[in-house]
Amino acid sequence: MYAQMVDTGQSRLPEPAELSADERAFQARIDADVKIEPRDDMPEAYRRTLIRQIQQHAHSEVVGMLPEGNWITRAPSLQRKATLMAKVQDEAGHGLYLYCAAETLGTSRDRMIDDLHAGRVRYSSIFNYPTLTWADIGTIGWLVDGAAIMNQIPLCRCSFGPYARAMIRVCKEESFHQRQGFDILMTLCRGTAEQKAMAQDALDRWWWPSLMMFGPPDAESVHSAQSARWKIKLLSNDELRQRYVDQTVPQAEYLGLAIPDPKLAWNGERGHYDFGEIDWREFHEVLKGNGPCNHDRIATRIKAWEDGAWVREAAVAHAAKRAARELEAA
Ligand code: BYC
Repeated sequence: MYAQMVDTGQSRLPEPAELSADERAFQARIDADVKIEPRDDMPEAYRRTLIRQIQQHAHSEVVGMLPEGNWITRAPSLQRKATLMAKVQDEAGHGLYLYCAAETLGTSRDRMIDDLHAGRVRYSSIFNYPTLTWADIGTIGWLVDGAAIMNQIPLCRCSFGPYARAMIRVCKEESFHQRQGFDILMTLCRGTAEQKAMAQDALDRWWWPSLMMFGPPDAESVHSAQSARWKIKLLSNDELRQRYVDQTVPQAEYLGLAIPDPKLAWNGERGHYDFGEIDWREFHEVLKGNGPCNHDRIATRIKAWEDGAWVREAAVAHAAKRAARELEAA
């Protein structure tokens, strides 16, 4: 049997000698890059870590539809409306793949949704900020989807098969989202002075929250060490954040926008951009539920769930009827 390994608040990793024979055998499979599949034997803490992360990811996709869905009726042209609608539908699809991947680990969709509505589980901090102007929709595509891709490309190689496979399609779709966001900003930045100012204002508000998406600094990340050992995480929070900054600064320059960080500077010695201190107090406040939109987001999700009850009931009734007909025919 696998020993119970606590997966939260643990920064010290067990030494190999402290692991049971089963845990050592499991780790050897991970080290050999064997994909772990749902029916495989796995330590309970590995299963719980994945359920936590995958459902947090799924909830982020679904809650992430809200700030953008809010703009579908106000998009400035039919083409922008259709593209935004397709993007928001894609996010729903990502949520579904991820809920399915989490279900293979023994949890249920109802339970995950219940936990989200009761505030027992998280979704990404980024979706607790408001979308005030059309430029915010471009900026979400550019920055938020850009950050999501940076984080998710390595997840395509993570140790859990269903999660890794789901990420391949998600990443392809996210890169379309990132381009549509950048295209909105290019149009605004080539437009009137007022449109360009709108784009700059959106960047000013979304820049720092987008850096927070990668999670706390490595030194404060409670799950990183164990998740790295299990190859759930292939790059650390700080490594991904640095890659994101390095990739995004030239894009801002191309748009002619200024990143709102006076300490941002190219460091030739490191071969990376240096950047200013993130306001981690703000991050923790958002995680505690005190961001600008936390209450709104959950209230909207609960209402959507309740309003959609009849659809779920009809689908279940239809499936039962069909099953009964098939049984009769057999
Ligand atoms: N927001 O030990 P750490 C998208 C929590 S979807 C909220 O580093 P871990 C998109 C963390 O859960 C984007 N909470 O944790 C969708 C932990 O708390 P608990 C979502 C955060 O798991 C629609 C604590 O802080 N992407 O992009 O090793 C439209 C300590 O952190 C955040 C994913 O979910 C945060 N930003 O690393 C457009 C990707 N950061 O659980 C775009 C998959 C940290 O102990 N997830 N926390 O209470 C991951 O890669 C990792 O879970 C994280 C955190 C890097 C996010």
